This record gives sequence, C-alpha cells and structure tokens, in this order.
Amino acid sequence: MAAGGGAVSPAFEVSTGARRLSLATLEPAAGHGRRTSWTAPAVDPRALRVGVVHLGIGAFHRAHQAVFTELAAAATGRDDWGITGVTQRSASVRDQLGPQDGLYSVLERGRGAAPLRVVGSVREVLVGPDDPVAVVDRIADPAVRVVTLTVTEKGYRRGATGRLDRSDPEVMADLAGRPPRTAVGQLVRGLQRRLASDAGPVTLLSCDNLVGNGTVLRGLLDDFLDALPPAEVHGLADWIATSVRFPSCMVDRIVPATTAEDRAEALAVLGLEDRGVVVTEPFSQWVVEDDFAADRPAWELAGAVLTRDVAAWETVKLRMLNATHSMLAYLGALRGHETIAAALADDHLATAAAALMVEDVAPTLRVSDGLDLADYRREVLARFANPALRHRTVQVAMDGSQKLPVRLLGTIRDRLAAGAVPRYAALAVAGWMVYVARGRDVRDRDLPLEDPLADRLRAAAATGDGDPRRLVSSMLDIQEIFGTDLRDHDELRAVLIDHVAGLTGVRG
Ligand code: CS2
Repeated sequence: MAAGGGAVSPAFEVSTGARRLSLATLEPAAGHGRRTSWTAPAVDPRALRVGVVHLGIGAFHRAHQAVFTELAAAATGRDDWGITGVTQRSASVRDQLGPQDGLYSVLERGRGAAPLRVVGSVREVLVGPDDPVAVVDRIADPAVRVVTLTVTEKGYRRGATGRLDRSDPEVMADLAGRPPRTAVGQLVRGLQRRLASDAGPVTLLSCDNLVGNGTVLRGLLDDFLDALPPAEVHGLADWIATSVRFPSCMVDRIVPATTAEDRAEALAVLGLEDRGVVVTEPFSQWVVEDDFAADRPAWELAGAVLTRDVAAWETVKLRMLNATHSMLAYLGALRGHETIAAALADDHLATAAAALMVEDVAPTLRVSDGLDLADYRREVLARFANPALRHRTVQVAMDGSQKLPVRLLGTIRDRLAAGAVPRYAALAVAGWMVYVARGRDVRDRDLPLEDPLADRLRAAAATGDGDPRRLVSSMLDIQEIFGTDLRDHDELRAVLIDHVAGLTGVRG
C-alpha cells in the first residue's frame, strides 16, 4: 500500500518507558521549568463539570471545538463547560484518553505555531457502541445544554434523497428500539428522555462539513421521529419545536491523522508520553449561527464568530477549501504525491487548484461582508502548502462518495444552470473516478478505497473496464452521489470523458 492513511505503527504502542500524561504527572512536569515550550490547561480540569456532550470525538474535535470550549470557560471563569466525548465506533480514543484523565496535547505545526498546549476540557470519554445507555443518559442530563457532533458525512446515514436512509441496518435497529448506536438514534432517544424527565432545553450543533448542517440534522431527526409509532413519541415533536435548536456552523482547521513521529515530538516537548496528541495548523476558525435553546459557552471570547448568517461562510468554505482539497487529494495521489503540500508543489496541480477556485467556484458564491475571495483563496493555498503538516492525500481521498456532492456537485450544478461548463470541477470529479477505477498511482502503488459505497464503486468501475466513456456512464449512474440530473447532461458527460481519458492515457 502506498500510504497507511496516517495509522500509528503498532510498534510505537509498545510503552516508551516514559510516564504517561495525566493529572498527577502534569503538575510535577509543569514545575520543571520547561513551561516555555508548552502550556498547561487554561482551566483546572479537576474543577470542571460536564455541560457539553460531543458525538464523534476524533482528532478534529480535540483540535477545534474542545480548545474553543476550554478557552471560553477560562475567559468567563465558568466551571460548567466540561465535555463528555462519545466515540461512534472504536474504543481507541477512550484507551488513549482514559488513562490520561482526559488530558491530551495539541501540537501546532507551521509558521506562527503556538507552543504545545495541554487541553483539559474533555472530562469523560464513552465508547458509543459499548455503552449506549450511558450516552442517552448524558444527553438527557439537565446539566448538559449543548450537544455537538463531528460524526463525518457518512455518520448522518443519509440515503439517495438526502433524507435518513431507512434501509440502513443500523438505522433500522435503532428504530426498532435497541439502545441506539447511530448519531440520530442517540439524539432522538436522548431528547425523548429529556422530555420525560423535564431536563430542559438543549441545542444540537452539527460541526460536520455539510451544506446547512443544522438544517440537515433537524431534517434527519424529523425523519427518525416520523418512522416511529406515534404513541412512542407522543408530544416529542412539539417539545422539540419549542425547546431544541439546531444552529448551523462552519468549522475550519486542518487536522491530519496523528503519526508515531507526532507522538515522539509530544514526548520530547512534554517529558510525558501522550497517546492522545493531535497535530494541527495554527489556523482555526469557527462561525456559528447564534440560535441556542439555552446557555452556551462564550465561544466568541475564544475567537469564534457568532452570527445570524452562517450559510454564506459555509458555502465558501466547502466549495473553495474542501473542494480544492479533494481535487488535490485525487489528482495528487494518482501522480504519486503522498501529501497535500507535495501535490500543491506540483505546478500542474497548483494551476488546476487555483483555476478551480477562480473560474468555477467563485462565480457561484454569495460573499459575506468583509470576505475577500482572492485573499481567501491565497490563504487556503498557503495553508495547504504547509509542509510541516504532512497531511496525506489518501486521508483526504477517503469517503469520496459522501464528500463529492457537498464539495463539488453544487458548483457543477450552479455553473451548468448558468450555461457554463465547469472544467476544473469536472477535472476533480474525473480524478476521483480514476482514483476509484485504477486504485494505483503513477508508480504502481496501491491507493486505498475507503468509502461506505466501496463495493458499489468497485462494481461500477469494473463495468467501465478501462473505457473512459463506459466508466463515466457507470459512475454517473450512482444516484446516491449524482442524483438523476447530472447523468443526462451531455456537456458535463463529454468533459468528464475527456478528463478521464487524459488522466488514464486512453483516448475513447
Ligand atoms: C478535508 C477536511 O479530510 C478532508 O476531507 O478536506 O477534513 C479539511 O481538512 C477540513 O475541513 C479543514 O477545515
């Protein structure tokens, strides 16, 4: 395999012999005169009570919302904004953070990087599948007033129409009444308990890269409720209407998967072994729709923007940054580049990335006040070029079936509707098709296909059988990704075939 997707080598999990980061070891370490190279938690973790439940505690949450929440608590002197993190699948984050009393470090890389920061806002980690009852209990706790989510695009379990996929076996099992394991199931069962126990209003805040993430979440909860027997959810819809809010938000920070080298660096800086360290860039942005059902952390005091109009920010970020990221991931991986920075250093790809943003994306955007798109573009490209991040192309390439519609197909639809053919957005989509179909880079190394639709994609690629025209047809026929409109667009089809032929060296 060309790249391991950032997995930690098992050898490193063998104890280094160093003491592990924890509340007990942090304090003596803090006295050792090395404080210029790292900073201790901004609040006393021992004093923090939980007020936020977070579903999907991966590296991104730890480098983003958990930091904002800790800084907000520190700025206001509040001790009631600790976080219970819930993993949606594996136990690894619990195993990393449990023995460390929830502590972990954030290691910034690149120009302007701050010293390593130990974060203490995560007070508890639950493994969702192992402890579904505790997850519902926490969501129903009256002390909890905000539930945040980073469950990735596929964690919403949407079907071809964008609504809840009621044919998904996990959704069906949650609907049938088992202790819930899907994010939407956990939320509905938690709200049901809140209503029953009069636990008070709560805000559900999706922090995933989706268009209108709050509205999407609300729609999926409605779908789930609609599928339950009316007697089971009596009064719940009315209570949700009055006591629950679903603000949208735009999150932005590049957080690659942690590697063995990152852990070694944290150990060198801290003098303690930290198995939960996350690596990120200095940049961090959070724009949140200011529509909460009850109290919330004062995130604005930690640098977040609270506004009534999040939609424009969200679209700019998804279409400019994430779309270009995906383009560099597919085309870069095919050309043998291991990292996004290496892909961008390839002139051919740098030109395509800039052209995607300028020619195809920018004309589709409604720009919010105070945002200069040219500056935004330059900043995105400078962030992607950060060589210290080592963000792997194959990591960004995963889950393409979920990402393409959000990042690229809106731009394509808008440009087609305006009578233009979006050549560069089509190039990114063609890059994905070839990545899937070929599964090997220019040096014949494997490119992993990690995608919830992997089997369907492989079958569609096999139908293509090396012929660009057939490959484009079989891919465009996947309605979950392309809907039913794009396959009938002759000009789009022609440009896709042209790009696929160019990328595969086969002229059809
Ligand atoms: C990336 C994002 O992995 C991906 O698909 O495009 O995670 C990206 O790094 C973040 O959205 C940046 O905010």
